[in-house]
Amino acid sequence: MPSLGPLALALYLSTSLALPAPPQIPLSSARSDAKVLILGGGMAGITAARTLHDQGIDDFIVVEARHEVGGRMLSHTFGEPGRQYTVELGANWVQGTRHDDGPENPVWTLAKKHHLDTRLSSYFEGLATFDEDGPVNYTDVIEAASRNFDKLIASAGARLPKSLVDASARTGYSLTGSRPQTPHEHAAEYYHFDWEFQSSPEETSWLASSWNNNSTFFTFSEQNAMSVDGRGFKTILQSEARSFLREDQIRLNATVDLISYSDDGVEVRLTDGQTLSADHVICTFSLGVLQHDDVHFEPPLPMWKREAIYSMTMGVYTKIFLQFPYKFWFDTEIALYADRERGRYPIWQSLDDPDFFPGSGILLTTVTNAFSRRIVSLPKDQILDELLDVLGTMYPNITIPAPTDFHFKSWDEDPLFRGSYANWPPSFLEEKHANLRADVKRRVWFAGEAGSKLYFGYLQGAYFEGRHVAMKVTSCVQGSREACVGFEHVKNVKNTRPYDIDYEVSV
Ligand SMILES: Cc1cc2nc3c(=O)[nH]c(=O)nc-3n(C[C@H](O)[C@H](O)[C@H](O)COP(=O)(O)OP(=O)(O)OC[C@H]3O[C@@H](n4cnc5c(N)ncnc54)[C@H](O)[C@@H]3O)c2cc1C
Ligand SMILES: *[C@@H]1O[C@H](CO)[C@@H](O)[C@H](O)[C@H]1NC(C)=O
Ligand SMILES: *[C@@H]1O[C@H](CO)[C@@H](O)[C@H](O)[C@H]1NC(C)=O
Ligand SMILES: *[C@@H]1O[C@H](CO)[C@@H](O)[C@H](O)[C@H]1NC(C)=O
Ligand SMILES: *[C@@H]1O[C@H](CO)[C@@H](O)[C@H](O)[C@H]1NC(C)=O
Ligand SMILES: CC(=O)N[C@H]1CO[C@H](CO)[C@@H](O)[C@@H]1O
Repeated sequence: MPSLGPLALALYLSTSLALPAPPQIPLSSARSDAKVLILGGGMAGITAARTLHDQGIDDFIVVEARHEVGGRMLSHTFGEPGRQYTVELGANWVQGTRHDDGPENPVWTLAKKHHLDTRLSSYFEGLATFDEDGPVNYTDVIEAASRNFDKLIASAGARLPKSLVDASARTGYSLTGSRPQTPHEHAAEYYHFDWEFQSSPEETSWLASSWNNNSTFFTFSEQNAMSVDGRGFKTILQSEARSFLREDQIRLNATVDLISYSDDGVEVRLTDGQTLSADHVICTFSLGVLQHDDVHFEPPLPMWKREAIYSMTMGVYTKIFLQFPYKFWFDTEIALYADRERGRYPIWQSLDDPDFFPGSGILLTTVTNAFSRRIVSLPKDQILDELLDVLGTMYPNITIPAPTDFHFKSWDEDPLFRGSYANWPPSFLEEKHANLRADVKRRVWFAGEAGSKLYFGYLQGAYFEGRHVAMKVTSCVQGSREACVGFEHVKNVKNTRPYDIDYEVSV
């Protein structure tokens, strides 16, 4: 329970109990700082700002807690003195670029516009493979897992036109004949599934994982362009912001802790006590932030909204960077390590690659969800011991040199993110997702990666949402009251058929 004043508390209780609509809260100040406040300076926020600007609306302020724009595009200078490189703790790839005659991923358009230095990754080709006995060739198992993934996607596609209900991707895999048992099979499945969705097939929707993969990789191409730019991947947002934002249109180092709204407008309070008021607010905070108590709403968000927020899931994807004095490992881009425990340091990426950072001595391993949450609770030394232990297992005859640097970011623990990106859980209904995306009273609007039905999780999802919501807000700012149309929401999401429970004992 957040610390709320008596009025807010009364409102909180009344909305929780679904009593009649609470009285309007008068905004404390008649003065308005802007027509629109855009909360968050990530891909969604900067795209929303750009869209308003292009529509002729410049009376807005972007409010960002960090000292810079970029959000989950977050770079880090890594390595010992004299051997430092810009690595990406968050987003690193433009996923899906463009087919010859197809539509272009808008993130790729931005990357080209700002001359981002990228390299094409080929992580599904040529893979070094290991298990607890060291190097072992199970390429055939990985190829089988790739076919199994294709079957999963195709089977989901076959269910959609028949309106068959969703289940977990695990159900889909099992029904299509893929039932991994060995460490090799688990690692190969993880590589195709968890590494992208950061969640296991049990935790993920069968249908949505399929349409999500199709949207990005069929619509925009199978290419993954990795940023190796010394300015950081974030440079595409920072350069874009510089090209149209005036200094007085952005407030950095400004953390929001309360959003008050009524039919008449919104007021946003910062942690330093300052307030900003406006007609509209576009909130682009991550789903994880909305799920925690870092930012409060007054009155509390309606039940249909809160239910949606708590129903979609926020995953964790932790990239752990190690630097060694020299490269002692595989020459492929990626290695797969199959441990008896599924998800225990399975993916290893070499950044010391002629295409990326040759001579850098940098190796990167990724862990996700449950395993990720486990390790970030451990002392750093213990994590490092585990990593060196796995490398020792992969290379039994090599003395692993002491690392010269070691770093990871715990996205889950950061109050500005509370996880990495959203995931669609099994049987999460379309109506609830629409509610997640919907505005409240045409005053509080929501944009961000999680609201994108097709592209959730990806930068392009954040881009499309920022753009779409800003267009809606434009109609509200510029048009008549009738032109201001919000998003549809469903107040009570119902079963097509009621639960038929018969408690009588029948013999
Ligand atoms: C580890 C990792 C790897 C990823 N890899 C890829 C990839 O390779 N390719 C890809 O396409 N996508 C990737 N993604 C996903 C991608 O980064 C996101 O989809 C996208 O950046 C989300 O943008 P957004 O604007 O919706 O949210 P954000 O980037 O989270 O923007 C929200 C902003 O709000 C700010 N904020 C939060 N709370 C407050 C507050 N209280 N007050 C003020 N400001 C606040 C935050 O600082 C942030 O800047 C990855 C994400 C992670 C974490
Ligand atoms: C934000 O804070 C950082 C220090 O945390 C400071 O270096 C920077 O100048 C501040 N930026 C603005 C715009 O206030
Ligand atoms: C692994 O085995 C496959 C055949 O299953 C073979 O084509 C491939 O070259 C082998 N890879 C290595 C690195 O030996
Ligand atoms: C994804 O695309 C494949 C190939 O075109 C198709 O077979 C499948 O039905 C699609 N899946 C979904 C969920 O649309
Ligand atoms: C390690 O050395 C032993 C003994 O010389 C040898 O049998 C084994 O094949 C080597 N393993 C690897 C992975 O090179
Ligand atoms: C993560 C993943 O496996 N993505 C796949 C989505 O589908 C396309 C087309 O089948 C594949 O090429 C991608 O690798």
